[in-house]
Amino acid sequence: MPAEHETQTSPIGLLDELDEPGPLVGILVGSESDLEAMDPALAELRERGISHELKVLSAHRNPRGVAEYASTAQLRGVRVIIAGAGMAAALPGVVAAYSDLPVIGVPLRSSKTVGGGLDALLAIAQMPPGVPVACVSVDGSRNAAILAARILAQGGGYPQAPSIQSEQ
Ligand code: AIR
Repeated sequence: MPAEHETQTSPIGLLDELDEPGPLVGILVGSESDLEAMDPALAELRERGISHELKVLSAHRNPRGVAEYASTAQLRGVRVIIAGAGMAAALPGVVAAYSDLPVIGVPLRSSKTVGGGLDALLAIAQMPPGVPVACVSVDGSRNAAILAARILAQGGGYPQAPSIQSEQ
């Protein structure tokens, strides 16, 4: 059984966990109502034995929590972040603004969607130059997990990417 760290709590105190080996993949969703749509990603990571954690953090309702999570994830050992949200889905972009980790955005078709997920698709895909988010299809959480696994499978060999600021 892979180590799983599925919680839906606030990330307050994440820095206290620095001593513990963190999960490799961080999965965020903007609402509890998004959880079911991320099940295929969780199943895929479980099947591949990739450690992961799951947190509910809204970019609009809890922006400080998102900032704290994103800015401490790499220190805790997270190597890829998957972020799913619906409607005005700012979550993946805000995470990418606070972290140099690769971020995979999953546009979700929420119950209040406009255009069957087109609202979230555009919000996630249309990132400004310098702040990249990889975007999978609407409700494409399984592909997000497969892409995360492929990113993790890449070894080193390239120099550390420059920081966010120097890519603007
Ligand atoms: N959302 C939550 N905070 C910011 C955004 N964009 C999204 C959630 C969910 C939708 O709003 O990701 O898909 C509706 O959330 P709720 O909590 O009202 O069901």
